[in-house]
Amino acid sequence: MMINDTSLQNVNLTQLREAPIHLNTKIQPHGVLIVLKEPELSILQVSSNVYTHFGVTESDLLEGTLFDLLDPFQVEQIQTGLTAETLDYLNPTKIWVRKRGDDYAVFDAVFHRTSEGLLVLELEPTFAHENIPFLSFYHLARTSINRLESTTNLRDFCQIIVQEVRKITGFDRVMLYKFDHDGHGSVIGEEKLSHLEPYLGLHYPESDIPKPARKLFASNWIRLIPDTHAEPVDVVPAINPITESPANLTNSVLRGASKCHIEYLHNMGVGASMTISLIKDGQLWGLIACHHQTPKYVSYELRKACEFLGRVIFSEISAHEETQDYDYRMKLTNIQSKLVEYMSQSENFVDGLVQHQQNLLDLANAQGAAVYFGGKYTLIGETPKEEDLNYLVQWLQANVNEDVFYTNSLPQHYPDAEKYKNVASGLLAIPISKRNYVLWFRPEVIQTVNWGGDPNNAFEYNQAEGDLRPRKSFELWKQTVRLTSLPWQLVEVKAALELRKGIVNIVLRQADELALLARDLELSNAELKKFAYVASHDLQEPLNQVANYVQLLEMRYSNELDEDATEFINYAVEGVSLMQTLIDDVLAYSKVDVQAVEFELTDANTSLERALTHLRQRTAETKAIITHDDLPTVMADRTQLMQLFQNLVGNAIKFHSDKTPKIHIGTTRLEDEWLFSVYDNGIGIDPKFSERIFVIFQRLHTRDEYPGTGMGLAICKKIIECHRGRIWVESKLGEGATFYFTLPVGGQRSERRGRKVQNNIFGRGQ
Ligand code: BLA
Repeated sequence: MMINDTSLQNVNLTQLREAPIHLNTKIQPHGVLIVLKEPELSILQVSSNVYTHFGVTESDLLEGTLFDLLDPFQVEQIQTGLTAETLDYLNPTKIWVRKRGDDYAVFDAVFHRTSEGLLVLELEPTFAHENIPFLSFYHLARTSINRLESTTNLRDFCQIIVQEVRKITGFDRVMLYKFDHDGHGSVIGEEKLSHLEPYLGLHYPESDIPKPARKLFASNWIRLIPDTHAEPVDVVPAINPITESPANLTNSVLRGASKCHIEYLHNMGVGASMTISLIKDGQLWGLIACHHQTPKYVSYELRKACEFLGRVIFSEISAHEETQDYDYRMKLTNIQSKLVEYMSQSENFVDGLVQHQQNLLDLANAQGAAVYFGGKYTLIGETPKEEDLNYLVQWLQANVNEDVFYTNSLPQHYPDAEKYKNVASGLLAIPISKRNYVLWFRPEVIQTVNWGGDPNNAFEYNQAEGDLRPRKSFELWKQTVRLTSLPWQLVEVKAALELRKGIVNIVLRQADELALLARDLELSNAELKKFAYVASHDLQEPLNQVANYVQLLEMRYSNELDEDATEFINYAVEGVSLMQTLIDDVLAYSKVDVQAVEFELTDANTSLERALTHLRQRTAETKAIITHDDLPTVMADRTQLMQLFQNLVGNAIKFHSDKTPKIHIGTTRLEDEWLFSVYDNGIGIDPKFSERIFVIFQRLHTRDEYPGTGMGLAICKKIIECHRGRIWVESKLGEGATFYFTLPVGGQRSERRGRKVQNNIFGRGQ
């Protein structure tokens, strides 16, 4: 649209484009409009052309009633008709108006009531030769429908419709106009006089039929402008005395066309036009648009017949479209149920979506797809790079709240997408939760669109009058459309939405299962704790009793016992003390519990020093040389960290070789964790046992060789697991050993504890 004067930028074009057209106070002059008040049928307003049609003046009629215009028997007939539930039986009514003397004029009369409760009567002169009985229309329609039934493709369908309508009405040009999803439209069928320039295949911008006009066409199914050059006439008085506002002409058949549209028709060389609405699912699907170069009157009956034809024929188109949709929908439903099946069979639903022959791509007929789940991408086909997807996902998170987002021109919404237009000019996205997405991509398809006139200058602002003027030229204007993919079909979008439901169900089910598992674990942890408690208190007591009595036996009867008996008593005492240690260790093990971990900033040097203090005696006995790096401060439970060092260094001392024990505690910073190592030059461990040593009560040596319960490393492992780290050993028999463990940088934050399992699923890795 061209606006040359920059000071006019502020003019609200949208408001001008969308001006209410039903409040037009003028009507087309080929008929007469009368606004009546029921029940007395007093005349409140009339169109100012009454003299031309009836030979009486406006003032002759105003303040009178319909009885002043028509013979009483006609008015009585009308009054009866007005009491019926619907006015359909009354419309149209033939009415004879007596012009001076015995001269009568015949009119087709139609009535409707406005939303304010007024009755509007519209009269159009009857043309006897166009008086076609309804039945013959039925036959006309029948023939058309028979032709349609043998046709399978939409193009031929449309062609038949325009041919049939043209045959019945005799317009110079009849077109089938279909709206796009964005309000633009195109001519998909045309039948015309051969010398007229064709409009078939041309696109027209949304502004040619602005929103209020489209809205009106959705309720009024037929619209006739028999003479585009006729001067419209006023309705007088302009203000209705009852409503105190201009007459509401929303449903009037005579309503004057907007000035802009009349000029549009003139620029197209149109002398008369008729439009029939095609409605599907309550939406304006398209129009049958008829043009005549010269004025052309079409009787109410013929119009009605055309409307009827439009409805019947169109229901055929809808059915046809639906069958086509149906086949495709069935195919997609099939794919979708397969995917859901695969997903529920796989441990990880993402594998189910991508690892089979029939996969995500088929569901939306896409060339690429990505599943973003738990912070990870799984890609199939042609997709943007992961780093680009990261930004795209962030953009979606910030801008899309709906269950589905789709566009066939992503760069229009998100300009950064231009750089990967070759794979993702089209995007269909479904959020699985706030942070997880399934995305489908389609590449750019460069298309040429033929417009009827330059759509960028579809109209211009007329400064003098403060209104809009349509373009003058409708000449072919070719547009190369870039950064656009083939559009997503509604069935594909629906299939994606269905899949979303499937995924959400599966994820929720897995979350439920995990929650159950977690509860079971919690229960068994609680059991273990209970056992530990029982062990420490209840078992300890009888054990002490055994120890005490055995010792008492030894003291009191030492003289009477032989050597063997003393030895047996010693064994019993040893057994009891071993059992006490075991109980203590089990207790220590059971106390290491993620719920009980007290995370705090802990200087690992301090924890190590404390551990070494506890090991002082053994260090001195073995003359062990213990060194360490400067250790970092970590987020950890300081008692547990101390215990960990104590167990590892203690082991290093315990399993020394003939050489002087040398032990070194080292640390290295990895990407997002600290790696600790505890090196020793001791007897080493056969690599085949490197897993077993961490298992509770597993020992590689007899108790005689090395004392202890075999719980130390199991406790270490549990401590590390509670800190979300890893622990392992690298060693060869006879060549010393290095135990490694990791702790996350920043630690396992304490607020994560006790988080709901479901959150963890959705939020993993974020
Ligand atoms: C109405 N515009 C229409 C109608 C059609 C078109 C079919 C309805 C039918 C009618 O009342 O005649 C457009 N006609 C077309 C197109 C083709 C065609 C696209 O034959 C293609 C071959 N129109 C403008 C601008 C404005 C505008 C700039 O171009 C206003 C800002 C308005 N068009 C406009 C209005 C109507 C209309 C207000 C409703 C007319 C009325 O019923 O009052």
